[in-house]
Amino acid sequence: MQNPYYNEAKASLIIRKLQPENKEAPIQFMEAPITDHKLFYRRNHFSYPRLAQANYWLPVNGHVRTPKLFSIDELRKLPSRTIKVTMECAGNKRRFFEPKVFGEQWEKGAISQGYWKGVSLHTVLQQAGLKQGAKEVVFEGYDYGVRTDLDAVVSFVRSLPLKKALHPDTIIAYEYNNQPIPFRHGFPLRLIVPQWYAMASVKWLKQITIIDQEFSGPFQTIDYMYYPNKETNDNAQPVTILNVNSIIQKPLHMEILNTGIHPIKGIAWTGKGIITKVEISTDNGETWSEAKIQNQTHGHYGWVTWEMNWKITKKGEFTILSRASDSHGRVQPATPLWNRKGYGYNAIDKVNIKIE
Ligand SMILES: Nc1nc2c(c(=O)[nH]1)N[C@H]1C(S)=C(S)[C@@H](COP(=O)(O)O)O[C@H]1N2
Ligand SMILES: [Mo]
Repeated sequence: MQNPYYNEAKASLIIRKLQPENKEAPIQFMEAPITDHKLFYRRNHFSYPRLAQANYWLPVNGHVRTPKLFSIDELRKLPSRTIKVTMECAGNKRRFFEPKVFGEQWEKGAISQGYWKGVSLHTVLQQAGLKQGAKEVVFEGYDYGVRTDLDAVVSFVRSLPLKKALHPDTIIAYEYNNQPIPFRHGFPLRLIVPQWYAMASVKWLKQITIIDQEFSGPFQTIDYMYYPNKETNDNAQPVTILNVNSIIQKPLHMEILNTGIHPIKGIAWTGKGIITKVEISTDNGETWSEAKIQNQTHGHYGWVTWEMNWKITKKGEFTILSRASDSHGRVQPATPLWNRKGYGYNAIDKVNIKIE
């Protein structure tokens, strides 16, 4: 009889905070190119909103010729797009900054990917008709709560500049992997902004407003800014496009292996162009060789997987590194750009192992 405990273990989310719910994906154990929604990381600023689909309308208003209310059915009837997107939290890997920074101590799993289906925001905005002077599009979510720094109740609101808002792949999504969007990930409607850090992809859309100036809400002017100085806000820059990045999924950090042939494998992604190269070092950066990239991202915004076979006959301790490059000449740096809120960590990935 087969051992009943055989293969019982399953991957599960890793808890960073229970309330609001912040959990990361078990990214080292994810072989599938598409993240099942049960293993999709969860990042929330507030408690989950209460909303009933029964009377759900999406208002599009502000600096438009005809303010509109869209039902979900109406949106579903408009031409649709399905896009594969890597979603990464701007705070992914925050844990690895030195000196340490405050905030959720994400390791490597605040990232997931899958297929989002929806209607181009462009199409929806066209129906309302932008007025001359329209500058940004503001997206409000149904969730809200207290911000300790402002001592005020606010909702999660973010804007996009018109150019990004009008890109045909910026969509109002209603499905994830061919199913209605799971509630935790923004049901019934969620903005999806490919190539930007995921704070831009506002969940539980409540309203879309076109404005003729720059938006200045706290999730845009206080948070999600790179502050290079510890003490001042000098030289602050908004967080937008994903940095070029990679992780090693195998072997695991501090794993003990035998001599022989071992696969070294992982994923790599970027918010600009495509991944052109992933280099691996097994001697802490003295020598590098190219891993084989398995599914190139032409035509979608997903990550690539990469792999290399490593033949090792020597015993001892080894530091394995991965370094990705993209088609815009960006390369993962040896040291990350430190910033006070800990966004955009993308230093060369590293695991230590022992051969015995
Ligand atoms: N309404 C709303 N949208 C939101 C957020 C939020 O707290 N509320 N968090 C943002 C951030 S910072 C991230 S990383 C992603 C997380 O999406 P997920 O929980 O589906 O993984 O949603 C973004 N959209
Ligand atoms: Mo995030």
